[in-house]
Order: sequence, then C-alpha cells, then structure tokens
Amino acid sequence: MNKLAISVIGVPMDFGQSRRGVDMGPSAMRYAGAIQRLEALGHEVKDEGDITVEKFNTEDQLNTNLRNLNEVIEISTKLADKISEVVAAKRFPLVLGGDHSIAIGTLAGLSKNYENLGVIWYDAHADMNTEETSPSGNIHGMPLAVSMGLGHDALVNIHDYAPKVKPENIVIIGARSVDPGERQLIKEKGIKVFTMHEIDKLGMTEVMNQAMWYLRDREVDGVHLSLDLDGLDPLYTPGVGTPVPGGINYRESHLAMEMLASSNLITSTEFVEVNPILDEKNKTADVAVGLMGSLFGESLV
Ligand code: EXY
Ligand code: MN
Ligand code: MN
Ligand code: MN
Repeated sequence: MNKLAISVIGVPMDFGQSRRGVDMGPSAMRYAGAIQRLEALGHEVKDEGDITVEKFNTEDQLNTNLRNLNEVIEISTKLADKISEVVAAKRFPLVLGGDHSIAIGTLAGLSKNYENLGVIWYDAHADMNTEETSPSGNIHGMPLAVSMGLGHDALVNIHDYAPKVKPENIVIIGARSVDPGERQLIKEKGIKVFTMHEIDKLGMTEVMNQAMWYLRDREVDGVHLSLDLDGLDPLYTPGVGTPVPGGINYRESHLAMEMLASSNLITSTEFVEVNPILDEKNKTADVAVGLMGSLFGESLV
C-alpha cells in the first residue's frame, strides 16, 4: 500500500441521536492509539484536532422529526469546510466520530472534489430515512438519504450543492436492520446492498470482490469508506448506540479492510458510532483502531 499523508479529524458529535457518550468516540479512538498505529505503518499522520461542537442545553430539541436539526447543520458545515481544506491539501481524510450524522458533512466536503465519488457503507443499517420515514427522528439514520439529495433542504444543501452521491455509486455492506421507508428507496433507486444474508451465503471475500468490481464498473474516481462500528456483531463492538445481533465478525471485518487496502480504491474514510459509555472498557475503540491498521496496510506476517 502506498504511504499516505493522512489528516485525522475528530468530530465529537452526539446530536444525531439520543444516547449520550458517542461524542467521546474521537478521544476513545485516539486513546486506543489510532495515530501511532498509522505512523508505525510509515504514513505521515497529522492530527487536525476536533471540530468544535458547542454544547447546548441537554434536553433534546425535536422540531418535527429532525432531532437537533440546527446543531447537525452547523457541525456538518464546519466538517465539510475542514474536509475540503484537507482534500485541497492533497491529504487523506480520516474522520473519527461521533454519530453517523457526521457523514452528511464528510460527503459534502468530499464530493465536489470528485467527478464520480463512490461510497462503501459498512453498517447494520441503511441510514437512508427522511423526516417522513424515520421511526426515531434521529438524523444519524438519515445521512445516505440526505447525501442522495433526499430530506430537509438545509441538510441536503450543505455547501450549497446537491446531490453529493449518486444512488448507483453506493454499496451497503452488513445491513440487517432496514426500515420500510428505506426498503422502498433501495428498491426504487436500485441501490447495491449486501445484507448479512449475502455475506453468510457468498462469504466476505466474494462480497468484497463483487463490491469493488461493481464500483470499478461505475468508473468512480474515488471511494469513501463510511464504517459504522455497529456493522460488526455487538460481541466484538458492544460500545455502539444501536447494536444489532447477527453482525459481521472480527476476522471478516479485517479481511474486508485488508482487501480494500490492496485494492488502493479507498480515498477517504470515517469510523463512527463508537460510544465509550456503552462499551466494555475500550473494546470497541480498540477494534476500530485494529481495523484502521488493516485498512492502511498492516499485514499479519
Ligand atoms: N433506522 C433507525 C432510525 O432511522 O432511527 C436506526 C438508525 C441507526 C443509525 C445508526 C448509525 O447507524
Ligand atoms: Mn450508521
Ligand atoms: Mn448503524
Ligand atoms: Mn442553501
């Protein structure tokens, strides 16, 4: 794997959902040695610090079915600004979340720098709800819909352009908890999804090969890996806000990262939903940093 100039950006964000603690995800992953792990692989790593997230009064603001909308808009915009800066400096963005609503900002900052950006969404969920279809009003369940241009105008138009991602350039891996509105959208838009059923049936090697060839055939000029730690089975990553049993196992996840590393397809990534309060010691952050090692070229011998 080529040696990279990596910029680590922390986003201590918990406004996209209603369980406190995920704002400490960035420090949990730094504490688990994210920076040192990548430096040990020979990459030049710059810690850009955290996007400042002003704390606001603790009670949730649920205006309509978009909890903490204003805070999510503000932080997504700040993150998009930072991502654009990093990409303009020809550096590789590695974002540490924070709940998955941060992908709204990451993709807003990334996409205008590409003609045809691809996205691999490694997640138990489809994160494709809108205000109308969401069962919770939590915006961490909406980033893929928003990035396809579906949802509240202020979210869809972060950095004043839309859409950020074409439906045909999205591959979801690990889905096992998908709401009716999301199923509808997946069918309508023909989005490529490898659920746990496909992973069980085909095996991770075949799923990753199919996913990578699918994106190559789309002639993408960059691929963003959005890795939600709840994509793995809660046995391995218990410290997440919306755990779903029957997930991807530890070695399947490392194999997926190792295959992505040798493909040289990935041009940016984010690791999200690490919640140390819900964790067993720092297990989930440790798993996240281990996966980063595999993604950035660590080999077993
Ligand atoms: N689909 C459910 C909702 O929209 O509320 C749960 C979403 C969980 C989102 C986490 C980040 O992946
Ligand atoms: Mn997610
Ligand atoms: Mn998820
Ligand atoms: Mn606008």
